Amino acid sequence: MTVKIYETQAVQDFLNSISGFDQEGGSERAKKIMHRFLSDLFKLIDDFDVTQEEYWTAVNLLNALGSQTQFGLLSPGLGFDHYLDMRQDAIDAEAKRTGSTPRTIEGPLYVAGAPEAEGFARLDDGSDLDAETMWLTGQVRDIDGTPIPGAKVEIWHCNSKGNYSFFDPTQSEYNMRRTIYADSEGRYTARSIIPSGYGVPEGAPTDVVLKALGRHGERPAHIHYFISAPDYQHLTTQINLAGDPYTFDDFAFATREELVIEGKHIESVAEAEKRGLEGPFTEVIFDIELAKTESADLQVRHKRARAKEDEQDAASQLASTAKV
Ligand code: MBD
Ligand code: FE
Repeated sequence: MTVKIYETQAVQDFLNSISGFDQEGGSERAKKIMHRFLSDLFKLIDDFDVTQEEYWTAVNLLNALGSQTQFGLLSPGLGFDHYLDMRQDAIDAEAKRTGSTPRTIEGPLYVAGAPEAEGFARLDDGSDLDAETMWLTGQVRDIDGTPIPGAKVEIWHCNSKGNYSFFDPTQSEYNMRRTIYADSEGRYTARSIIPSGYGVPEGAPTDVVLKALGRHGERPAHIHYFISAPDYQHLTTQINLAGDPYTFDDFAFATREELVIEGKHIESVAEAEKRGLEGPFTEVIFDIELAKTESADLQVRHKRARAKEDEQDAASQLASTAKV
């Protein structure tokens, strides 16, 4: 097929009209972005001679992704989350906000409103009997090494089957999700279990896309963090446990050399007892350095639709109203 119509005046006029260029209302930015987006897609259809069948297969796939709320899962798989991180890294470098622990993607499985604790929390509910006990600890510091007492450390991870509480309704509420405020030395400690890797559900629309690209949907064992403190830049990051076959082959592109951590398996009864544990465990140490910023916007996580986030917003709004 040699039909090429993209460059014709008729198509160019059509794109202007679809994008509302001839209309008063709406947003200029929305119009410009939609115009670029549609133009690129129309050109692609022309260049690749996309057929009716291919086009409607894609529409059907988008409907499936949406109805199963999988855009948040496909997004890291197609590298958007990491690309936004690369851009934020470049923005920070330009503003000379450097030297902090590297950021990496949030992923789609955070749930707001986890129970809060001071210094120490147990994250797991004790029901995952297949899993190794994990002792996860570290210090939150300034980039010049000064501890940050009271820093807010939010941690979430999956169980030994790769499932996250809330999204897996068989788990107890907020299992493996806690907020820990660092102690007077900036230290936080969590008792939990070693998580396994995560795999995109077989046959799910996200899996269909990845399979078409010859790719897998596996993530290495990892632990998510939000870390914040007044006057410091909010940090979204994760650690990867070393030795996982997918450590450097993550479908979500979240691995960063500095965030790969070797857990230390400890058999010593004395060491276990010191931590109030009954048997062998794996200690994972993750120290975190935050960069200073005066910008209030940079001190909090960016807005995004998150599970239970609206309830949290409503609750804190209610609390602040109650105070006046
Ligand atoms: C996860 O646990 C995750 O962190 C990401 C980014 C995608 C899918 C599952
Ligand atoms: Fe995850």
